[in-house]
Amino acid sequence: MILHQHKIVFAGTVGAGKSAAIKALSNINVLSTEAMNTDAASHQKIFTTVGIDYGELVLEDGTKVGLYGTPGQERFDFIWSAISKGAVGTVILIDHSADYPIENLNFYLDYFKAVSDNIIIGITHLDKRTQNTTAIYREWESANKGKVYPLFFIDGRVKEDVLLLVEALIANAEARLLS
Ligand SMILES: Nc1nc2c(ncn2[C@@H]2O[C@H](COP(=O)(O)OP(=O)(O)OP(=O)(O)O)[C@@H](O)[C@H]2O)c(=O)[nH]1
Ligand SMILES: [Mg+2]
Repeated sequence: MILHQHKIVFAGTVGAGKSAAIKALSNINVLSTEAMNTDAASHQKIFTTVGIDYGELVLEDGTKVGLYGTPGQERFDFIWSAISKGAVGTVILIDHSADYPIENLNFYLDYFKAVSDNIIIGITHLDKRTQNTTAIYREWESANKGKVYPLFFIDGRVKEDVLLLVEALIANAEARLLS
């Protein structure tokens, strides 16, 4: 690895698995800012992030990666841009089982492409029953030719899945550095 300092931001919908992904990856106890969720309209989950999650991942070659989790709730969007400063990339996680995953994807992508030039998308909660099939993402890609980002289907709780996204982001940042 050429870059020795990495900061990676996890963004995306409420309940998509940002905090879970950081917990799955981190080699240290995650510093989390979860509180009781009072916004049942947006998600039925018990806890939601209200500040910043922080974890650290040490890659096989010793490279340290700082993992920064954002709150999904839009009322905390002032944290999104602040946290993105100096980051090498952004993982956007989208809960496929929500009612409007494509609208959510467009919303978070629109916001984060203004503050990050290295973005990767992870679609989560595919194991849940929903009226949408994964074909909606192929259709979305076809409709947005020329301005799509790498998109993976993952489980936010599974270390190997989220590690793939982090490694892809770092590889992309390094490729740019060398080109
Ligand atoms: N079934 C399923 N559960 C998942 C998946 N990814 C994450 N989860 C679970 O979904 C729940 C919500 O995940 P969180 O990590 O709290 O979500 P978050 O993105 O941090 O949400 P906010 O902090 O509220 O914005 C947790 O219980 C996770 O373990 C997945 O792919 N499938
Ligand atoms: Mg969270």
